[in-house]
Amino acid sequence: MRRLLVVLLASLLVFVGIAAPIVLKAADVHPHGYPTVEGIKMMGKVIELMTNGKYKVEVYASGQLGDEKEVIEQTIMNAIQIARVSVAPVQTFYNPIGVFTMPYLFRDEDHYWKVLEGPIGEEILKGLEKIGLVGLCYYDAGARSFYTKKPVQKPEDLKGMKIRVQANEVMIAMVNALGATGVPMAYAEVYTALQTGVVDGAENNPPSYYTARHFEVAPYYCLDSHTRTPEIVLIPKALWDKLTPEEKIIFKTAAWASAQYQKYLWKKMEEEALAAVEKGGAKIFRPDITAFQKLMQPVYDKFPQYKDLIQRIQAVK
Ligand code: BDP
Repeated sequence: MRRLLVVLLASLLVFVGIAAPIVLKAADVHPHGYPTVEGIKMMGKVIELMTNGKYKVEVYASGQLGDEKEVIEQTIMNAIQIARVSVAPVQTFYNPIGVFTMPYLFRDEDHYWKVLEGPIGEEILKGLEKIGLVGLCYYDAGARSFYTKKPVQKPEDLKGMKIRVQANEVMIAMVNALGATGVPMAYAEVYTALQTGVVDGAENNPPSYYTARHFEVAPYYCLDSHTRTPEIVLIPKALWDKLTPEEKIIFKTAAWASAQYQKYLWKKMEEEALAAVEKGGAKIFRPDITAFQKLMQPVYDKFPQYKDLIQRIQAVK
């Protein structure tokens, strides 16, 4: 009798639409307040609202659910439902996406967005289905540059240094082409590795350099802007396949809207971050970028699989 009552009550709740929401766990390595985390929160709110509370997005910030490689693995298995990661570590799982980590690939910001939000960007998102993921959109991550414990103002200054990179083959090759050694390591470990001298430097965009407080332990920031590696928002294909056609549109639209918001927050934070690290004692160098660019041919030679894609990217006007 009791059981019957529970079943009846549960079906009634479902009927009137106050069933327990389906929780979607979202992962990000950045802290609350960081543009990507706020972007995901916005996307979550739009999804909740538009599905009348059927879905609820819980955001786990600051790497609570693991480093990006683990988060990607868990998302493929549907143990995490929303992954906001850099495209760099996705390369190990889906090689073509690594093209976006090639040094000095994009002419400028306008070119970057035209490629990402045009047919090539769409094709890469679609390709992720092969590994069990659906790519919803890209987020801005600006340009990455080196920061070190000893000043670096030209490529020769990097010689012999150990530089932390993301788990990505192109990044290792890029650092090696400059005469340093690329050491892949999880983001959460970089501060201590810099502090204890396990590495002599790392590379990232200003908001990461600032919020992870790496400027405290590697105070020389050389703005060579070697890569414009975008961020990406991924969900499991297993989840996507269960969505109704209407929900698919809601998820896509929510992601698109959140990308517009994230880009706005990004611009603001990029400027604030540079000012903040300078105030915090970091020294910013604006080097001759062509000196770095000139040394990148070996990286292009090392990844012939990207040749066609690169040509198509360069042809985007
Ligand atoms: C930041 C990206 C983050 C990466 C991190 C890294 O936003 O997704 O994990 O770089 O270097 O810029 O690992």
